[in-house]
Amino acid sequence: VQSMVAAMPHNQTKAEEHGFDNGINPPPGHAVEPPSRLVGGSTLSEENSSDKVGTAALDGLNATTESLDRVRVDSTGRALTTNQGVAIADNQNSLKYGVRGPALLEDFVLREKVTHFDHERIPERIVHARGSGAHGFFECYQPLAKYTKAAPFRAAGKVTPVFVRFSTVQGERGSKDTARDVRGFAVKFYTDEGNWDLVGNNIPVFFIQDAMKFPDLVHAVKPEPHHQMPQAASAHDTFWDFVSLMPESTHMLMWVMSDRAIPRSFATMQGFGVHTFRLVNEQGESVFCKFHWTPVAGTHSLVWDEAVKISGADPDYHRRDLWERIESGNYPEYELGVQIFTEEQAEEFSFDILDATKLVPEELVPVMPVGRMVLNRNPDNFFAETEQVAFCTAQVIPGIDFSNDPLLAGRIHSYVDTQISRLGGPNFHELPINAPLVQVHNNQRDGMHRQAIHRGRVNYEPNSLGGGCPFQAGAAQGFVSVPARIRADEEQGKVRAKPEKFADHYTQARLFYESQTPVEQCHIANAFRFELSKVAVPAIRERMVASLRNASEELAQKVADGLGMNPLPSPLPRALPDPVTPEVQKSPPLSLLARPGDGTIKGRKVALLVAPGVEAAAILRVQAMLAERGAVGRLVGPRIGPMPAANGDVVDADASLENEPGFLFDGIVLPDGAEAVAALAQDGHTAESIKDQFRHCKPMLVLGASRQLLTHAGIPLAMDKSLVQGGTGLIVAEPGQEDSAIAAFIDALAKHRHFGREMDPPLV
Ligand code: HDE
Repeated sequence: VQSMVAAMPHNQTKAEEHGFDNGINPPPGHAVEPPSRLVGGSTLSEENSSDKVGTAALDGLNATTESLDRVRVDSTGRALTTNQGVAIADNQNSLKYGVRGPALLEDFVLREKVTHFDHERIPERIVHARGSGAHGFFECYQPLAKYTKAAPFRAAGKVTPVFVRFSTVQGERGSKDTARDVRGFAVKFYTDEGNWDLVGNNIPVFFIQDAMKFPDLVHAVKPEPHHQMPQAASAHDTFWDFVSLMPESTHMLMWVMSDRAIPRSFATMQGFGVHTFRLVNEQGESVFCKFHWTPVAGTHSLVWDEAVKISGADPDYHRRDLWERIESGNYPEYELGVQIFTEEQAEEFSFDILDATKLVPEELVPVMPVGRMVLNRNPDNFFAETEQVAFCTAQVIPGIDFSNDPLLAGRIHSYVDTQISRLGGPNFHELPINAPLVQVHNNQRDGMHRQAIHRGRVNYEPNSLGGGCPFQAGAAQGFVSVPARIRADEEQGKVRAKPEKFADHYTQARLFYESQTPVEQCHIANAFRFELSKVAVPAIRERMVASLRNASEELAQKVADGLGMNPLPSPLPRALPDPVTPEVQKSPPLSLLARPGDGTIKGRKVALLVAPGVEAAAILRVQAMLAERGAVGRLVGPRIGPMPAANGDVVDADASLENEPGFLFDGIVLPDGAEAVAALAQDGHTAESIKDQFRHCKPMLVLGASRQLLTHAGIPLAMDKSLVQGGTGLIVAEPGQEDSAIAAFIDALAKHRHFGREMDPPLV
């Protein structure tokens, strides 16, 4: 062997070329252990010892694991091969005629590798292109047999595996996470009666009432066709042109201009099925139903200035947050609730339940909790799972059925249709992430990328050659549509028209605005101001304000003031001249602040500032106390790496103010230690971080000498004093009172935001 190697041309082996034994590169077959900075530790994913530090699947709770095992690849200890399984001797050099000679066409190894690479991308989703996924499970609280025979709701404690994908709508696949946008909240239930997809959003209403308008809406909101701007933003002329001409959008606009559109985390936003669905029981009786997901961690959002900054420093902010929560064992959890009502009740409502721009106020029909969903496992491979997952509203199971919502009808068609081009053919249901856990038997055959190998000669029904199999399941087991009676007037016949109550475009827009706290109302007005100020054509701004006057004079006035619009334009003519008398004037659960969550600080991130000469004890104590409560405290210095503490110990900063600016954190702790404080004061990043924390109303803990950093950052001490007393989350530790200050800080962190500090425009 020695002599053969010597006789060969140059750099025959990777070891020679890259020097495996130089102590930097590992020898073949030996992986580098990835460092884990996450509290709570992490384990390797099943048998797959690749460099994913994934959470292990839990027996019984991650039933998709087994089915996906079939296709998981673990290359540990294996040699490279071609796609045909032929071992590859040299992965560095193409085949040439002599070392300086021409490359040879016969090089099947090179051609296979490059050809596959050439086709690595698939079209991105036409909307919701940017998304992040996770595995988990749904657990039923109580049998729901009275209302539905759907498999996930059969028994208390029954577990159904799920895969969830969260997304933004407007931006492309690589766009920022913190855009002002609706978030998709799509859940695939792998039930034992087939797959059920609940493809919802984090907002319970929608922009339009009829699928006919969806392509127009999406064209209007997407980057403008002539110059392909703006990316991941709705603040542009074509969007506001369209929605200002579509008064039915007004209710949805209120939601999208609220802080709902800039969530802090996927784990802190609600999800909604949006449309009215039906639940059907064993007797075939059906009721109407609206689905609600409510996060256990509470509903929390960013503020706009923060969202804008985060999008530059960490465009993957939500994706990273979801990944880290799961890796560190702080599993995102949501309660599923249903609003159930009968057809007779629905007829009495002041709005039409087939209109997706309307919600059913909780005061009218309470939300009944039916189970919980826990997301406890990151995907092994983004493309195979999160990108290839195909959600389709048409995928329902016995016990769940549709209403006649015309928007839903369009969706039932659209999702299957879009997957056929996105995933390259009609067999996308066979992709591992899409395949149901139950067996599939039918006479559909062939097509691109068919994986099933159907045996025998029977591919039709009825048949006698195959013993009549696969046979019709019949009404007892199979899916039967609710034989709902259509209450169309006989003389109407086929029409292109809308039911009368669809014409009320403003009552619920007003309800939403009136149900917000003053801080939230202010954010809504500011968001309209921001978005419309980016609109270049004055007539569009005016039309939008004219429309808002029909929902809220107060809001319209605030927006007009923000745009320097004086006098106000006349209100837009209403489609329904007589205002509707709504059942409720105010619905407090529509406020984000109404759901503070479980009061824990799990999954929060805190910056603990350090610099040479820092008083380490208090900082490390805060870090330990945060870790005990499931939060991550990161040591952030002017530079990363070890540095001497005041007591001679060494502290190791794993982030710097440059690579993890302060606004990426939920809270900040300023340290004691004269030398450290002097060093931090020398670094402009410190003052910026403090300003941002202050402006974004997030908790701050100020220890000892770092008091002066506040003054340095332009926060007057007089103001700081009144703020401390006002309980606004700025905690200045008095000497000897560090422990109670830390406790107050953790308490402030649990409250999340301290809006008492907010000023428009910001003073600091
Ligand atoms: Fe979608 N929508 N949509 N949508 N939608 C898509 O399907 C569509 C609507 C929603 O993570 C597409 O696979 C029409 C409402 C989510 O993979 C497409 C209409 C709601 C996702 C499509 C609507 C949604 C999509 C693009 C009006 C909330 C991402 C790629 C009739 C209830 C799912 C794809 C994922 C994705 C069509 C309106 C939610 C083109 C025609 C209302 C969460 O099929």
